[in-house]
Amino acid sequence: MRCDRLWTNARLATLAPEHPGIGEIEGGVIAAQDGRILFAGAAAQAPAFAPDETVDCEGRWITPGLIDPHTHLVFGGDRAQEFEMRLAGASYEEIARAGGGIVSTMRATRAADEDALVAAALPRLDALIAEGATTVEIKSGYGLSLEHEIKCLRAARRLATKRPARIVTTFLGAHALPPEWAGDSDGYIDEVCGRMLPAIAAEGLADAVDAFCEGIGFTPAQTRRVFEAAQAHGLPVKLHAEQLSNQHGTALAASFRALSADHLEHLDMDGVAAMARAGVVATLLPGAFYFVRETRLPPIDALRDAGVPIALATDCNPGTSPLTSLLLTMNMAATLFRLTVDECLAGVTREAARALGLAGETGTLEAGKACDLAIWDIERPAELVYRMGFNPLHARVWSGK
Ligand code: DI6
Ligand code: FE
Repeated sequence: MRCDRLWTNARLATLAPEHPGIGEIEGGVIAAQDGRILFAGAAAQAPAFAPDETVDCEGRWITPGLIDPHTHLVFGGDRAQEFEMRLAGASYEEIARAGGGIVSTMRATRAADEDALVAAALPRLDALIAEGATTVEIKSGYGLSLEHEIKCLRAARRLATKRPARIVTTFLGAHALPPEWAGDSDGYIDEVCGRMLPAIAAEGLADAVDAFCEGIGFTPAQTRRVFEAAQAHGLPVKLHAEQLSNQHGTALAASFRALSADHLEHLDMDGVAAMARAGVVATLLPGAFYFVRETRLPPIDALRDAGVPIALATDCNPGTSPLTSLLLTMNMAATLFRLTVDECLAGVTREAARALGLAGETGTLEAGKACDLAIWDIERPAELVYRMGFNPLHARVWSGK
């Protein structure tokens, strides 16, 4: 059988759902044609391929290309100074209420043009790619006006023309209240739903819609209005939920069949049950947990027992998670949240794809999926989770290239 490329002599972690654990296969091969996987499995079971090109993996491990399903990669400026304030004792919420926080990044983001935002985001994207990421979700949410949210989403889309990666965009207009709407958060939500979302949907700039449901963000009632507007435009929703307090946003998200609910440190058992019933992915963000020195853990055992799929993401953002490493994210998920190695690997591949509604497209090594691979110089998959600050990526393949 003809194929474009054949990777031979590999050990595979297929992450295919029907395989136990991470789907380890010794003596594996992967065949690709037109950017898609034709076959992934044991050489002994493979058809006889006639490849244009053969790559001998010399026993290396191949996992699906990594997926970061929650980032705020496009923003202007940085918040190193706020970090210093926090080190001196100020809390994240105090800084936010004093006009710092998200609004300070909003100012820097509004001041930057689209080219500058692309240029600022590229090194962050490159850091993810250097560790084998092939799909990255990027949210708006630092423009906070029609003009600037559109600019951010266009910048995010443009990143996909600059690098061989799949970029998935999310409109997060309801991230924070911009100063010009001070005292009128309902008015701002009118603007998000009535003007921003329709214009963004018309330009095809967003694949999903998100909101920050929080004491310092938006109420569940306001979040519901954002979700209704998203639904009216045929866009799936997801939510920053129960990060700093329990607002019961997760149950609301579940009632809208959200792709994912993210953070979840303050999630209660009713929220867990609602997620399980609606098939909502729990996207955990251990980088943010670490960086804000949170001590309350997401209810991992309850999520696991209820069969809620668990994804992991960097939450790369300048305020609470200036993190651009999925390898370190896995290490933190294991160390801080006690996820197993298998759960960590599934969290940045199969379950991350599911959190983006891309389970049919990427996230596992299975025939028919995009040929997104990460090839590693490791002896066992646990090394990807165990080491800190070390990158054993040997090669990365996106869409067969
Ligand atoms: N939750 C977070 O952790 C980030 N956004 C959000 O809704 C923080 C964003 C920032 O501080 O800039
Ligand atoms: Fe976030």
